[in-house]
Amino acid sequence: MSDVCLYYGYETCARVTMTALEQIGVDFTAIRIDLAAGQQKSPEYLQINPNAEVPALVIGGRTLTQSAAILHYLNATYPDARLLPSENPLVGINEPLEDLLWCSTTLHIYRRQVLNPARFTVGNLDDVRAKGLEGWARVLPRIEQRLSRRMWWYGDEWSVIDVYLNWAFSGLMAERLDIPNKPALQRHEERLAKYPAFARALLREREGQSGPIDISKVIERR
Ligand SMILES: N[C@@H](CCC(=O)N[C@@H](CS)C(=O)NCC(=O)O)C(=O)O
Repeated sequence: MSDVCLYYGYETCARVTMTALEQIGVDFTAIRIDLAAGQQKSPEYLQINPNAEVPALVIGGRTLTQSAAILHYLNATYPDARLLPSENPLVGINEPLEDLLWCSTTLHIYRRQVLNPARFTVGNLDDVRAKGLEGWARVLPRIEQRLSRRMWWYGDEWSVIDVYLNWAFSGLMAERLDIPNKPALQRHEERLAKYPAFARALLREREGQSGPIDISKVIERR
């Protein structure tokens, strides 16, 4: 096992971290957590991430969780990989961090409200779904409009925000939001599919197998 280890789940937001690692080019082990079987709640995995979620990244002897924090760390540690823009005159100094947090705390929640409303209520699931769709209706036109004028979220420069956005719209969410009929988002997806780090990450995500969790390198969290 390499010293960098990503715990991920199939078709989850961990895809963004997987793509970031591919873009960096660091050697890493990817361990698939079987969410459908509840492996994220196993005692072994809870030692890695007590929040019972993926992604979790073991790197430099530490375990990092929370996608936005992981991506922020990777961007700062491997600046040459250009995961986020730093010298783009179109982009304000705080914008990439704002966008990361927007993806993880806003878009991800809208997605979960629509696809997994039971996580939010013991009451009416349709009410939660409606709230999620209301959120999407607010942000979707802005995203479509911005991507219709640019190649990537930050203009000519690819970033992990492109992957995060694409994931937020992926799978069943795409059907619910009629993404195939949103031309800019469609073109963005086609472009992203050809981006080498993303293509490699998708392949790895699909081919990965879940298995026993090795906690030998896990150090106790604070
Ligand atoms: N705030 C966390 C959320 C992570 C999260 O929700 N991960 C989902 C997959 S996309 C998960 O592991 N869910 C566990 C479950 O469904 O039980 C982050 O941004 O990393």
